[in-house]
Amino acid sequence: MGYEDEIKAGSAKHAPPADLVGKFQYGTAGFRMKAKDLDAVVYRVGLLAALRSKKLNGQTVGVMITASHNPPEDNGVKLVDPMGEMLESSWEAYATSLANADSDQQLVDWYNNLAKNLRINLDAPAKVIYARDTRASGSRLVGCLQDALSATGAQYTDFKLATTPQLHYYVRCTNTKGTQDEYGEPTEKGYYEKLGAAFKQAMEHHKTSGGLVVDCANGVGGPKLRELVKYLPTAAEGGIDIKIVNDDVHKPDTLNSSCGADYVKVNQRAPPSSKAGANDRCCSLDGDADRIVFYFLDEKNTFRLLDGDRIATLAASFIGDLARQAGLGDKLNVGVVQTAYANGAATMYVENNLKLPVICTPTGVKHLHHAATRFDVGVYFEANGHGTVVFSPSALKTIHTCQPESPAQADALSTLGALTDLINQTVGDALSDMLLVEVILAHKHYRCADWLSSYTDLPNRLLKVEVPDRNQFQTQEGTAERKLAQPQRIQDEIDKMVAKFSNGRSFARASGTENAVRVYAEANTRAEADDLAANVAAIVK
Ligand code: NG1
Ligand code: ZN
Repeated sequence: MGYEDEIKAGSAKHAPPADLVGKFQYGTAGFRMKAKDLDAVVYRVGLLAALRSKKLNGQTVGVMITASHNPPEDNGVKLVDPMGEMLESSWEAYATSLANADSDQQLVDWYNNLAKNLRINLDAPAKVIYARDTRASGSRLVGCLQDALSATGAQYTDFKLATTPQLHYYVRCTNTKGTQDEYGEPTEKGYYEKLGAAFKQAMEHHKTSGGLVVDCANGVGGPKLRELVKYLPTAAEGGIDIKIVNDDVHKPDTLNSSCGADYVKVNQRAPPSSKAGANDRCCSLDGDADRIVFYFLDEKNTFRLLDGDRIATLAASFIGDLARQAGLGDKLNVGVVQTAYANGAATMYVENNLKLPVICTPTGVKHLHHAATRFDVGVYFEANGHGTVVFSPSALKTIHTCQPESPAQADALSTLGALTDLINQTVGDALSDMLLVEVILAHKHYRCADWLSSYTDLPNRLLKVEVPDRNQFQTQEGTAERKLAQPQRIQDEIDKMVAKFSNGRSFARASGTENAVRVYAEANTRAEADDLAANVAAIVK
């Protein structure tokens, strides 16, 4: 059978639900929906992965099957480019068009058209690697993907269960192996070894204090953290005393249910199952372990959240200090990248106290990541805890070739060097970020309360509003999604509402991952923030 017949045969096996054709959309994090509706989409993403790899001369492309923090019955699929970054944005539209082909023949036609328009040699080799989170639908969807890869003659490797950032790491390692940019061993063991060695180096002469409770959202982060721990120094050796909770991956329904980073961030409370006492340091991962938020109960038993904004400010201040201590203060420009969901107090703290530049981008890590590469050291986090730090090639060179002039400079340089390995530079990684925070808290002799005291968050509320058609909500260019261009009437009403609140800020935008509009509001008091959010939600509805 020729490839066209192979593609058609596979497509016939994985037909899309007729009522959804025309509606599939490669969004903020690829395709996401009820898992039962996803077979055809995954099959077609497999075709595109093969095309992408062929276009890039056989470099390895990644496919991750996950729906992250969404409910267990959902699933999703996204592509990873060769350096471990998100799919190049012009290709998102190709993914959308393949997903919406309304017959097997049309799918082949569009596949051929893409090859022709993008000058792709269909005889070129293709290499694809993939992994999935713990969702029950994952293995079935992997089958759909494999059918596409076989039909296109792509070589493929199944990394089975992995966190999303592990897959990004595998992709980059595979493509850089044997080059001067070698990123690490493209194996699970290689990932743990790299983080373990970097953590040990960064913690030289330092000790963590108190334990850390890690809520794994009953997702893939649980078993992977258990493995990682084997590569870290024990608590007695100065490592972290880690207590893992919510790591049941055998009851699929428990995934992200009343636990995990999204639950904690959105509800601004600890998981109801939490047994943590006052000042216990806690953190929560999401279902695919690319997000993390920290929190604790203060002396008055009040819940205190340390979210992505807090991790960003902590990391930016620490790295800025280290650069100065290493004598590189004027050689490394450090900057912070946020989205419109960042707390206004965090933005002010970075600009006014840390005196570092801040860039605000649209939602979705691909935008933040891209903006962060404009700095020597770009710290980017979404408020929900998804983020990382990227070091430019010249920053890496500066750090690795600098000759220290004192023991203090040597220490700072060694820690900086360790951070470049500890931090997953491909994408936000909850496990790597967790270690980063622990290193910083140990160096600064900080408890969570000290970390929290650097600034006071403005009370805020994030709401989700179900709407018949989220696509009616279009944001204005250049406003980093803070204003709607359409429907204009709604934006006008939001503006009028916000003006009634002192220090009020609120915006609405269509989610890229769910059929809903998100409303964010900030104001002087908790009651006002809730009130403003509820009023804006009513306008949107
Ligand atoms: P959408 O659904 O587009 O708001 C959500 C998060 C993003 C990002 C993606 C991918 C918020 C407000 N939005 O996107 O930050 O993490 O999911 O997981 O948290
Ligand atoms: Zn996630």
